[in-house]
Amino acid sequence: MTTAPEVQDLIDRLETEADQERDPAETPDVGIIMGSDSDLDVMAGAYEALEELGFAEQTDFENPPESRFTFESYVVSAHRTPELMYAYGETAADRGIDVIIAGAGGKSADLPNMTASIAYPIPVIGVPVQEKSVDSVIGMPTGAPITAVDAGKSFNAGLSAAQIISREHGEIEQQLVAFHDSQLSDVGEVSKELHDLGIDGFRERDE
Ligand code: RP5
Repeated sequence: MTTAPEVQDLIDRLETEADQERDPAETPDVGIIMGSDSDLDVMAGAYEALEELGFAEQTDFENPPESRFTFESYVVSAHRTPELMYAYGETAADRGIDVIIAGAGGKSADLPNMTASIAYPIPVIGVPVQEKSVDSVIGMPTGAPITAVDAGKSFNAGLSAAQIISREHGEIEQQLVAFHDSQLSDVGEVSKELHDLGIDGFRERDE
């Protein structure tokens, strides 16, 4: 099987970065990969969750953004570029990645589960991009673990990645708690409004 030069360039880049032994504080903490750029709209929830928690996107491995916590993203196709999938999974630890979020669609959504096997023991959170992808993402045999969210729930994948990182970083734990608290107060506010305005008043308030 031939490797396209553009793909080989990416593989070389990943391997070069892995050899740099960079300070983990300067490398991406979360790697987001997806089978196609057509998955981006669904996968955007992971970016939103991480940004909500103070993560910034790192687009240059050698020049990290100011934020201490970062994520990166790549398109990696399990079936069209398996060699890139291997390179990403195999270099992830040396590139300082702590957790991978992997999304794929279609009935053979193999990127999350294959990456989980290759990158082990780095945790991989699988995102089935479509409903029909759920079985292939979560269907791992005993001894080959993957964590997964429901179809399309990439926001939760971002939160789960942050939860893993928060066990060693109190700053992220605080951000997670603040996010949770804001959700609780939203429910509290709307509950009080529904009660105090009554159903008709509640329905009319935004008209
Ligand atoms: C698209 O093809 C899906 O959304 C999937 O993520 C992507 C990649 O599939 P493979 O190239 O790995 O087969 O339909």
